[in-house]
Amino acid sequence: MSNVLVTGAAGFIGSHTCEALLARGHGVVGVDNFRSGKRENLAAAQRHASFRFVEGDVAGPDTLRDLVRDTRIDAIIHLAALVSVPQSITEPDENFRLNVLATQRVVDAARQASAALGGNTATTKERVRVVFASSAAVYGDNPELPLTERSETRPISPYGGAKLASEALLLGQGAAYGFSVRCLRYFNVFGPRQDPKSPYSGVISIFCDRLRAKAAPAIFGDGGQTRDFVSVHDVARANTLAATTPGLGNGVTNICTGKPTSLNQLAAVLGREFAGAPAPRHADERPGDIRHSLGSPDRARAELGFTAEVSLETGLRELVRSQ
Ligand code: UD2
Repeated sequence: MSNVLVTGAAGFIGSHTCEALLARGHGVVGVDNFRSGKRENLAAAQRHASFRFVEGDVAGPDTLRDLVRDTRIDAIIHLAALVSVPQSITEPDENFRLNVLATQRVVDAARQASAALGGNTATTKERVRVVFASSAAVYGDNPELPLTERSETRPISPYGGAKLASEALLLGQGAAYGFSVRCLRYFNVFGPRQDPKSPYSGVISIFCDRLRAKAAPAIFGDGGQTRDFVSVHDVARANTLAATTPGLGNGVTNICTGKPTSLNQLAAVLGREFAGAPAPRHADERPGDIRHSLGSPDRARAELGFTAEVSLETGLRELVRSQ
């Protein structure tokens, strides 16, 4: 069993990841400063004896250093981030601090943890593992369908650029200092605890919020645009596999379903879940919207043994009933 450090533990993906690790018998040390994470997201994890929580800023100079000094760490799952693409545009320095500088702190912590495990070279047998929350945003406006890990990266936001830069920082330094690195490029993640309150939140959390209030959701454009929606439960399982599968080499991996869903299809499924809710209305297309985004799940299956298992219908039903 591993002892896993999870940054961004109180966040949407982080809290589910802690629970997935704990359910499989691993020890978890969670870190979060509640900038966007929420205390209540930790409730389930905190019921486990093998969960410990440290409040702190991952980008700060001491938080991870102090933690790794006092605790044996086998793997780090780095999920703490500035998650809003529009905010990365209005606050580029904060984007750099939280989405790039924090990654370097994780590198330092991985080196320190490797030294504590008795080796810090490329020949160390049991390597410290780093799993990084990357994003399909690294592909930007690349129209290739499906996007594979070999597709050209063309970020079109500070957020996408920072995620790509962090991948490179981790892979280069992991190879030099002897810790293993898996960068997981999540596609459109949905599920319980996703914050619906910003106009830039994921479409599923926005639609559920509207329908619950018996208000019509707005479909931007004709609704023919498609996304690859993946359940947070599958993402949490992928994180766990990447952190604990023996012998996994360094690299990047899409975390997606490989199945496209149009906005019209999404609205139809949700309409069935909210009986009596109003039909969606169509609004102007969102400027800069990407028409289709779809990932290839092949590498995740081959290298991680990961296939998404939660169908959109099942995931949406659970989401609607959890609220
Ligand atoms: C991501 C970012 C977005 C922007 C975009 C750039 C998130 C949550 N979103 O959007 O901020 O940078 O990448 O490509 O990180 N939609 C509606 N009605 C709504 C909300 C959304 O029709 O009320 C549509 C939207 O136009 C899009 C689809 O739903 O076609 C998915 O939108 P999203 O923001 O959930 O995800 P994405 O990948 O387009």
